[in-house]
Amino acid sequence: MASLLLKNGRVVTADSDSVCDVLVEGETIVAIGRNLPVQADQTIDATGKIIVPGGIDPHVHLDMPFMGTFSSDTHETGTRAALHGGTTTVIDFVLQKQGHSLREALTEWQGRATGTAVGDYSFHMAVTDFNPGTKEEIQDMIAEGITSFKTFMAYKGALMIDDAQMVGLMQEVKKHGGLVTAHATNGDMIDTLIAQHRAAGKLTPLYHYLSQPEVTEAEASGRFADIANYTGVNAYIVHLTCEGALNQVRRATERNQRVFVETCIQYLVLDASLYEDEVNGAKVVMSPPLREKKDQATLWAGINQGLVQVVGTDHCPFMWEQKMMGKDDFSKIPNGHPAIEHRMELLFSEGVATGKISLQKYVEVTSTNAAKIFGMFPRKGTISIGADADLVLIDPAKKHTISAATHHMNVDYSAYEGWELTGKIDTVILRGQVAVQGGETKVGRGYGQFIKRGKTAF
Ligand code: DUC
Ligand code: ZN
Ligand code: ZN
Ligand code: ZN
Repeated sequence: MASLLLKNGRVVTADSDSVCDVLVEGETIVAIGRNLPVQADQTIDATGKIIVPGGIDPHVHLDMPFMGTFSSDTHETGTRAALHGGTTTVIDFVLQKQGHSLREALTEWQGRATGTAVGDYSFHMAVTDFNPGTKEEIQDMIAEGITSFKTFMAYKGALMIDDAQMVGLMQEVKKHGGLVTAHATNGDMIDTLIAQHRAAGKLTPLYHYLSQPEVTEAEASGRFADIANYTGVNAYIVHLTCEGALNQVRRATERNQRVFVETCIQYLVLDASLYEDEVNGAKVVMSPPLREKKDQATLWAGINQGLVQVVGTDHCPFMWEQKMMGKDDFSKIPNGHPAIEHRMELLFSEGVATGKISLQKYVEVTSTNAAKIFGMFPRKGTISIGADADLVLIDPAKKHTISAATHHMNVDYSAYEGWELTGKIDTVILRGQVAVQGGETKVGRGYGQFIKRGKTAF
């Protein structure tokens, strides 16, 4: 078995921080300690580097049919870009087609990802039509290692389920020990506001933002938490963006309920003023929309308070040409923005380097918490003996600039064009293989494996 020795790095996990060596044999970490008295087939001098567990992004949409088109990163290009940014595992969303089975959707997504993904991946199952047939399939999905079920409380007619389906799904998932997640926004209210804006000829990207005010998210987040509390299911809100929604989660804690919360990197570092640009505003048309400075402050505080456990991306890239499908009508702009490659570096630069969060909090929210919530810990999400050797070396002081000209995502713009960041991903190791080094990809199409997940252990 090939061995790999990382010498003298600052190894940081959610509960430890020390300068030491890490020895890998095959795909697995076999020893951690100061000055390990061993030789290996390959040695990397990690002096001056920070070593963190491989990033886990539990919210990505690769090759996804949506709003009349497909997101532009495939499982190959998306996971490769993720690796360049230190994310070694992603969880992608399988979307059930209304009127069809979960199994059909899973087979379709497996067809796209198997043998093509470069980095490791898993799936959530998005249940868009909960009925007696779907109900029977829940335990089959859990047996496949798909233990989290996504719901959309918006996008009526395509993805949205109503509260009756929500109750039934939660009861069934609870019975089998899984987790229910939600895109928690009030779809009916949003659709009404979109129709009102369009009828009034208000068609610029700003009206995307004004069609999804904070209350639409706060209301649905509270409703989701309430139904979850009644059913007792493990619950997780995806891409939470604002103070009103986080206050609903805080309220849930007052009755001793725990609702897991994910925010996404863009909600921490970008704000709604970008929608005032009538052309470039389309680049940040996503749902929920970017919010206000006060919401950014709430989210950073929420991370430090432990109310927000995960920072993902909701990576859902579209080429500029695709975005321009909505140049005359904001409601036709495909929703989503590219971030899979830059989550770890943006959060390091804007969070750790600025002192907003500690290095250990950084590890928790980029990797460890997602591994625990989504049933992959301790195989993924930490640096410990027996864990997968998914390791990221960060050069903490190195400056670099984000640009669409140099990124690896299959999209022709960046919402962060020209941003100078502090701290660069230097080397990425996935299951014992050097996957990225010196800006080059060292593993090929098909190296990524499907990760069968277990139950929430947080
Ligand atoms: N929001 C987005 O912006 N894109 C994909 C789906 C979603 O909920
Ligand atoms: Zn069918
Ligand atoms: Zn969503
Ligand atoms: Zn999403």
